[in-house]
Amino acid sequence: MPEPGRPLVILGAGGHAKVVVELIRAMDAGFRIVGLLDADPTPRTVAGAPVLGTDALLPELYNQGVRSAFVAIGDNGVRRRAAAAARGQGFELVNAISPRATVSPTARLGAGIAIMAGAVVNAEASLEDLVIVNTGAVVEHDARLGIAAHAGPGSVLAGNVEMEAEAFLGAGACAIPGVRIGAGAQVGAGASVVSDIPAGVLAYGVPARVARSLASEDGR
Ligand code: JB2
Repeated sequence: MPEPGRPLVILGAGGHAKVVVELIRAMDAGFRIVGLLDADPTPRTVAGAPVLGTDALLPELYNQGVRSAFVAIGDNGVRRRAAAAARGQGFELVNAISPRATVSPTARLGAGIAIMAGAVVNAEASLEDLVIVNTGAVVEHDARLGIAAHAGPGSVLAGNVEMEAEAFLGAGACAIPGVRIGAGAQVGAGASVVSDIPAGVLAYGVPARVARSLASEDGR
């Protein structure tokens, strides 16, 4: 007899996946993790969940009745591509929201989102698909996070901040009310963002300043 619970596959088997496995168990939302898929198919376990193979196994899992997936890969671009592939094969992306996070009932949430323990998402904030609000991060009222953006552990987005698609705010960094962090920009840990950051750059410091373009290293 099959085990009870809605079968769920997790893509990724690194540090982020480890946190997500424990989070999904803590959610107690009726999911049964069937296993993880990873670019490295070496058989192993991650937080007790087995690595089954690569994403090439998705069709087989679908045929076995698995319909739910969560993409637990920290790299914003890779997460977005892997999610598109899984969706293209019919999988539904679920949200992983810690029971120890505080999420406003007026916040708007897309799909495939991770909100970790201790995070706060305040009134009328908007999180598009594949966003990560990491451990202890604060997303204040009316802030907007675009597709696959990531607010790192302990970071703070004040009211009305906008992070465009695939932008990253490092651990402990903050952004003052109303500033915009451009698509794919990466803001280093501990930075203080007091003015808009353009797309596709690395910025850090207090106040945050642009250090260089990221275009050459990721082909954007
Ligand atoms: O296309 C893919 C793919 N590309 C890379 N499909 C699947 N299923 N897996 C893929 N991977 C796998 O993602 C790699 O083989 C690797 O095992 C995993 C990434 O693991 P890593 O430990 O390098 O990073 P992470 O994404 O788990 O965690 C990062 O991001 C988190 C948000 C780290 O920076 C963490 O410290 C951070 N908390």
